[in-house]
Amino acid sequence: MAEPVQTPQAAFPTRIFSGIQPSGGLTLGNYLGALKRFVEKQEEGIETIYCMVDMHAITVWQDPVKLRQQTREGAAAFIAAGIDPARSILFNQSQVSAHVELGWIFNCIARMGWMSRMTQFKDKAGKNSENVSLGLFAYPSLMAADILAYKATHVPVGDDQKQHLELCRDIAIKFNNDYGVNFFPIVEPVIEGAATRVMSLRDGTKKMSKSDPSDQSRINLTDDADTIAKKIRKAKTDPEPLPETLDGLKDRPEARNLVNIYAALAGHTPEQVIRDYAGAQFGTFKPALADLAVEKLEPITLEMNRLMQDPAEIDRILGQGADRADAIARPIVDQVYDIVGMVRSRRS
Ligand code: AQP
Repeated sequence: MAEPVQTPQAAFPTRIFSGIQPSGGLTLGNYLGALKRFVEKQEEGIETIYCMVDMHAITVWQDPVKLRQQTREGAAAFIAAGIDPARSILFNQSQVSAHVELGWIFNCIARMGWMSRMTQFKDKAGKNSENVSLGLFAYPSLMAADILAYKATHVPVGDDQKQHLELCRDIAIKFNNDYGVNFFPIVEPVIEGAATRVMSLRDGTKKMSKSDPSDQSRINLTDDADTIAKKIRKAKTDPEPLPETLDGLKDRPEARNLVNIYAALAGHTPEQVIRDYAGAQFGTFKPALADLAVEKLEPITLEMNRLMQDPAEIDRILGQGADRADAIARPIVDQVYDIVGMVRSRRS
């Protein structure tokens, strides 16, 4: 094995990559934890590459008709939230084969022990781990390939993805060390802001998730104003009023979650929200939160609905994005084949 090498990060220009699974309709968690920050990164003028990760979605069985619909709907949500397909690259993962090609190579780099420690796998597999797909187990190495096929340096994600990004770093380091190269950057997770982990509206200890069986547990980006208001009104809370300081929310996960959501939607800190609502009952706070959520989400929902009237246009945008993505990823994956020692003799 080759000598370990140091990877000087300055050698890699800043490039952002992130993705969302079309495994259901997008939620407020996906919006605050990911989408909203994808737009902020685009506005900073950094090169941004965003993806509907449909190959990840099928690690759990998906109805093919719904999968296509959800992929288009997710893309519509990106655009409605402010992603400009002319400035960011927006595509769906399965249209760029570099992802799965590099994913296989990373399956041969990642260690079984690393994968076995992934809490998302344990959560999703539950007691059924013998019966889930091999793809679900290997998910993090495909995720590392998604990122490193572009030599992306920064990945905006929700807090739930932190462990997968650490694994992506381990894979990059091991690849560089095993082959004695300085080829892949060591990515930086970008996990910032008030709601990096939005929790279920029914259980403040569980993350809000598009695959939760209870629709009441989440706000979907397709929910109308009435549904949003109703879900927030019915959100689980405790009988106490809001405290005077953030410390007072320590053992109150549901209350803390609503304060965090308010802060993220308003663009304030949770401290500011507590200052404004100290001593308020939920009978006052929940309607204020519902109004704010509707004010911020309704324009996105309306625009998504408008874009979904023309699925061919969404497909065109995804196809064009895939061409641009492929132009970056293809040469990188070709170089990886050279590095690992594959014979490359085809002319085309
Ligand atoms: N509750 C959340 N709070 C903050 N961020 C979240 N994200 C997801 N849920 C929350 C962020 O959204 C991005 C895309 O996530 P994903 O769709 O790839 O997969 P996930 O994290 O597994 O999301 P879900 O909604 O729970 O999907 P299912 O139910 O299909 O597994 C990521 O950046 C994630 O951090």
